[in-house]
Amino acid sequence: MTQPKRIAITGAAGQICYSMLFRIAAGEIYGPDQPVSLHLLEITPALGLLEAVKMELDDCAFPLLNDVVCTDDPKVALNKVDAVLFVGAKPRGPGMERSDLITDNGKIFSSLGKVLNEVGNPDCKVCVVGNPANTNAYILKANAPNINPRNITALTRLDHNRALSQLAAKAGARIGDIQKMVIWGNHSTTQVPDISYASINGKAASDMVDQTWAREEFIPTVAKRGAEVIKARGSSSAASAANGVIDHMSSWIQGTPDGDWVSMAVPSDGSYGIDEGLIYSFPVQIKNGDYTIISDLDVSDFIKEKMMASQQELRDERDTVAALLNT
Ligand code: NAX
Repeated sequence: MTQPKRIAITGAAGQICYSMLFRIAAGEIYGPDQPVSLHLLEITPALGLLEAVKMELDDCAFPLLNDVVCTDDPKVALNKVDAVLFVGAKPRGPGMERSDLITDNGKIFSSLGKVLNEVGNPDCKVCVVGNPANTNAYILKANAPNINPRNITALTRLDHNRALSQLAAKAGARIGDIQKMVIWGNHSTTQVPDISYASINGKAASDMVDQTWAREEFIPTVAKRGAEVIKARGSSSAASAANGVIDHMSSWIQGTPDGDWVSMAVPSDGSYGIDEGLIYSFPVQIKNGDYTIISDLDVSDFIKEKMMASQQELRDERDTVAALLNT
């Protein structure tokens, strides 16, 4: 029998996970032939609720679901797993900016980073979802030097998908007709959704939509979509975030199609003048479970200025959490 892949998921009794765990158990990350084991981590007061989630997972009788471990002990959850989805954190409420959460949530990531460093598989693939996601991933990386730093990533795929959806609606196109969307930078309102390289059925997207729309409506609509969802539903995006995580992980494991790419926040290699090591969203192509940053795009002055502003925000966040970066 194929050995199951073990996936640890933090914040497993929360909203995003309620939309995500069932899809993972159905094979949507590792594919239809790969059994999975779920290591679900929660804080102690949420263990009762987590048990209810496990009951529902059991009741689905997923053929690929090997076993489910529910625990409040990070050493148990993170022990030698193949992948970790760090979802658990305090979410943003109405009127809150992501940056309001930075210190509280940063502490969670420094302590979990230390545990991952101690018990983790050095090659495990990590996706940080809990906000501020890029900086939490940065904290995690600083506290887990034994883990391959390239494998510590953060989620901007939800932003990528939001951008695809907005462009498709504007151009009257189907999502599947669009290639080469880009989200640059931080998962925040400084992110830079960029259609400069996008094509729709092989034609340049920038020739098919009005440039004023692309600059003045598209960018802020995508960047502020999270806040719009909070305003409309009273809590942050859950099903679409879960879908973004599944897209992020399945692309990472199964690869990107020829001629296309996806957006992922990964440690910068210095491309485009972004500080090495900052967790910054770039377009990446993925083969054999490994990603490559697309590093040779011709970036306009307009976009470059916004990319630098997003970098500055990440530098400021890094400075705010300096005390959490010492291992
Ligand atoms: P919920 O409050 O529904 O769930 C969070 C869960 O995490 C809770 O069950 C809580 O008990 C648990 N938790 C808290 N501290 C923990 C710890 N130290 N260890 C383990 N579990 C812990 O939030 P949810 O809506 O699921 O959102 C989770 C996170 O995702 C939030 O930080 C949210 O801001 C972030 N998001 C990130 C997005 C992205 O694109 N990167 C988009 C959606 C979302 O805003």
